[in-house]
Formats: sequence, structure tokens, C-alpha cells
Amino acid sequence: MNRLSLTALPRLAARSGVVLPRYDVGELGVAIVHLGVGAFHRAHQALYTEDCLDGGAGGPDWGICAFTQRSDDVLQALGPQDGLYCVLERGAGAGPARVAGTLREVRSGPHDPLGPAGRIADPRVRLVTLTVTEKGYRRGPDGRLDLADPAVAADVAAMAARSAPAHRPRAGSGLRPRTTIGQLAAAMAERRRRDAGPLSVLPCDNLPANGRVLRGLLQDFCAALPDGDGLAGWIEEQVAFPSSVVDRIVPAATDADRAEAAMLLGVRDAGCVAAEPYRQWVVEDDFAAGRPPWEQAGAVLTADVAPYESAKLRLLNAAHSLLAYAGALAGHRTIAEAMADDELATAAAGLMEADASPTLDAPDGLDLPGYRAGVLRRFADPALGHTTVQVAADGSVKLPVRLLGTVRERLAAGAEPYWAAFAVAAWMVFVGRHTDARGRSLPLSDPRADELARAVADFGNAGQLVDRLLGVRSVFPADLAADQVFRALLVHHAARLLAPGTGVR
Ligand code: CS2
Repeated sequence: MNRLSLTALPRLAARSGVVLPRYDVGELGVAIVHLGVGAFHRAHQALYTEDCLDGGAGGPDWGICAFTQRSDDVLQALGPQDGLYCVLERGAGAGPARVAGTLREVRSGPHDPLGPAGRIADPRVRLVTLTVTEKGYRRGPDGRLDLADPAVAADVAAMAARSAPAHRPRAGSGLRPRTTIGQLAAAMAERRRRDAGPLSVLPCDNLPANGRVLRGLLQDFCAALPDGDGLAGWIEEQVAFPSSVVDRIVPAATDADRAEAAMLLGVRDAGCVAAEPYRQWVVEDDFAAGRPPWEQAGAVLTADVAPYESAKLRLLNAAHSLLAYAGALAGHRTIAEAMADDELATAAAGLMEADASPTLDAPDGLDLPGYRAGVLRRFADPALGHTTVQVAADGSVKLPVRLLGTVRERLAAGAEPYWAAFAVAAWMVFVGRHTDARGRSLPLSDPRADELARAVADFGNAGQLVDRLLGVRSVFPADLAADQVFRALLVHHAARLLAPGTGVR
């Protein structure tokens, strides 16, 4: 079967039920560089931009050059397809399949000769977007750039060496930063050298104040360079870092998704993605060099994303993590199966309502009960097949953002964050036991997997498991780890979760 490609596109027009780009894809230039071209980017930001282009939005050519970050699988899928891919919607209210054309270049972050830094330095590029996941920011326990991380240290050393006077004339060659922050710093240095003009860098990961955080991490990187002041000053003047809150459930694509795409398109699509119909994007409207008119595609452009961001992280993402860890332990394969377990559905609702909601300063017009009900409905839709182990990945970097703020604030208010502690305890048991109720093994996919495995080695009982993991400073700050109310809740839940053969009961 032929592959989806620009050549195949005209033939697809005859197929009913598939929506195609309405603009001239082959003519679209690139003004956006995206780092981290996973399924989420393809089903979220790229589609908002696709809508703008379909609507005939003028201005610069808002096509995207997308880089892989770690593996080149997506490059192998999309490279031979001229960046085209199809988005399938799943579940209640699903719309038709759609082919998107915004990814005008797909390149390898680790192997492309130009590299993200070289591509971002092109003066026609006005915007960089990022989906590199929580761990891609390489933050230390204090939230600043982790300069002790070997990959960060290597990027700092390489950039410091290149900016030595003897090397200046050769700028632009040979520098291969491995980390996202290193790539951005190198890109800024190159834009500065070329006088390529202002730029906006828009993070789209589940972190509070992600724009401000990213700006701070770049400042930390510059401060570690022997002559980083000039670069830091240039960034301050020329680069905007708007924050954004993203929302759409996009599980990893499966063979069944690819088979369905092939059936609908009549050509093979190795890069298709499947997503829920719901999507939301709240963007801080602070750009240095323009942006696509995403509001035409339903995005909310606002002066302050903070209220949306804590609602989303502390309600949706926190409940997602609870269902992922407790669900996986109980032997549930998907989030929807976990939601069909009354005990877990009650816990997820309890976490959102009793623990997280009192900590939120909800934005005007956000109906919290309605939002919570909507989240539970989305999770319960069996059509998505989102696996518990996928959501369970990277807990050490997700927990602090999703759950520990709620825990801290409820404790400070003299309340017991019962369900939030249940979610944290479920993570602890997931890390400590790595098998489900039926004895099947559960993978620990986490940037700190080695440290966590060392911490829990040969623990004897719930109290020991809890104490050992509370001692991991990169996850639990000392004051929270020392809180006796929190510890007692954790031990209570962990003991129940560890009870032989009972999963979560
Ligand atoms: C999930 C999120 O994998 C996870 O940790 O909680 O990716 C979630 O699906 C999205 O944030 C939904 O917007």
C-alpha cells in the first residue's frame, strides 16, 4: 500500500469522511520550530495552527518545522510522508478523520546536521513551541536548572568552549546540545550573532507558569557560562516566554489506529494519532514577533493563565495520576477501566472535590463542579484506550506539580488531604512493588528510576516504603517529608494497597 504523501493528497479528495487541508500545503513556509514532535503536538498545537491556515489566516507562513527530541521513530513515520498525518477522533462527539499539513519539515533533534539551534536561528522563524514533557526541563529539587545533571553540564561546557574568543568566527558549526535548554541557549546565541530579530518561546507542557519557568532555566544556563551576561541581556530584550495551558487526551497510537487510518485514507499512514474530541489551549498573549490567530481556532488568549493552569494540573492531571497508579496496581489496563472501578472513581472525584478544589482560585466563568464532572466523563470514555502505565510514567517529575501543592496547602489549612495522599501512596506502592494485584509486572519508566529503585530496595512494610520515598529530596521537600499528618495518611493508604492480593482494597 502507498504511503500518505503530498503526491497522494489529490487522490484523497475523492474519499468521503476525511477532511483535507484547504490551503496549498506544498507552498507553506516555516515560521514555527517545534521541539518534541510526539502524538500530543500533532493532535493539539499543530491542529490549532492547521485551523488558522484552513481559515485563510494571513500573515507569515505559519508552517512548522518539528524536531524529534530523543528517538527518531516519528521522523521515520513522517519523513517519507512529507510531514502529513491523519488525526482520528475517538469517543462521544467524535468528528471525522482529518489530514493535517502544518508540519512542513520533520527533523531529528539528535542527528540533524543543522540541529534545532541552527534552524531556530533562521530569521524567518518567529516562534518556538515545546512539548518535551516535564522531565525535559531538567530542573533540580529547587526548581532551577539542574547543573549537576551530566547532560546539562556537558551542554554548558560545550557552549562555554565555543564562545571562547578563538572560536567565535566559527559560530554556528559543530555545537550539538543534547538538552532542550542547551538547544534553546545555542539557538539564542546564534540568533543574536546573526541579528535574526525577536522571537517567542511558548512551552506547552504540564508545568505551572511554564513560560516563566523556561525563561528562568535559560537565565540559569547563561549564568553558568563564563561570558553569559551579554546573551542573558539579549534574551531579556528580544525573547518573549508566554505561558500556556494545554489539554487534550492523546494516547500513544496503536496498530488498530494505523489500520483504521489506512482503511479511511486508502494509503498507509505511519504517523497517525488518535485523540479525544475535547481540546483546550489557554495562552498568555505576550508574543515578541507575532503568532497565528489561534483564537479563531478556539484557543483562549489571555493576560494570565495561572488560574486555568492550577485548575487543570490539580484537578485533571492529579486525578489522572491517581487513576493511573491505583488503577495499574489493581490490574486495570486503561484509565476507563479504572474509572469503572467504583472505589477508584470515588477516589478520583474525592481528590478533585475535597482536596484540590479548595486550593483553587478558579478563573471567572469556570464552573468547577462542571469542570470536574467533565473530567470524569472524559476519563470514563472507553473509546480512548489510554493505558494506566502510559499515564504512570515519570511520576517523580509529575507528582510535585500535580499533587504536592494541594497536599501542602491543605495541610497548612489544617485539613487532611486524604485522597491526594492516596494518590501519592499509590505511586509509592507502584514504585515499591512494581507488580499488579495479579502479579503481572508494572514497568517503572521514570527519569529517576535508578534512584527510586535504590530507595525502595528490600523495604519491609508500608512505614518503611513511605519513609524511604519521603527521603527522596528531588521529589519531597524536607518540610513536607517531615509532616506527621501527611506521613500517617501515606502509611495508612500504603498498608492497604500493599495487602496481599487485594490490589487497592
Ligand atoms: C496525562 C496527561 O500522561 C499524563 O500524565 O495526565 O498527559 C493528560 O492526558 C493531558 O495533560 C491531558 O491534557
